[in-house]
Amino acid sequence: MATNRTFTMLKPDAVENGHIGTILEKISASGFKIVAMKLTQITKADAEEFYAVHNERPFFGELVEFMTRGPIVAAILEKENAVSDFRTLIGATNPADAADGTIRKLYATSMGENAVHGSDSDDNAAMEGAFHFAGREMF
Ligand code: FUP
Repeated sequence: MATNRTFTMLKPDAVENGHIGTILEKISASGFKIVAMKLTQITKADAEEFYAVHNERPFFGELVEFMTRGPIVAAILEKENAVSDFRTLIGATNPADAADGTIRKLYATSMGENAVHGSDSDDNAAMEGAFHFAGREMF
């Protein structure tokens, strides 16, 4: 089903490597409008809650460690078919499998440190946006 909003995070590796500007430029050039955005750092408890679906997986500890090690950019993006189109723009979870020109192909360094998050469903987009933003921060 088409949607018009998705949620993204530019992860700590992307921020550390100085890629905020270039990634936001690519997102804008791809037709997404930023309707909420902040530079923030999530706590261990936040990361454990956000990635609760993975809490039995062997990489969970490293994922939480990584996501909390420095600031991220959290944003809500608007575009027709936002969830699906943004997943296409970021590419496969593992940058080795990501298509040429995708954000992960360009900026991710590994499966674990893959530069950017994109919601995988309309329901998760709404939940993840609400997790990070108060009503008055969403436009
Ligand atoms: P994605 O939807 O592409 O962000 O990927 P997942 O929700 O499956 O995974 C969330 C994050 O867990 C990934 F961004 C990186 C990490 N991960 C690993 O480190 N190893 C794995 O095998 C799978 C995911």
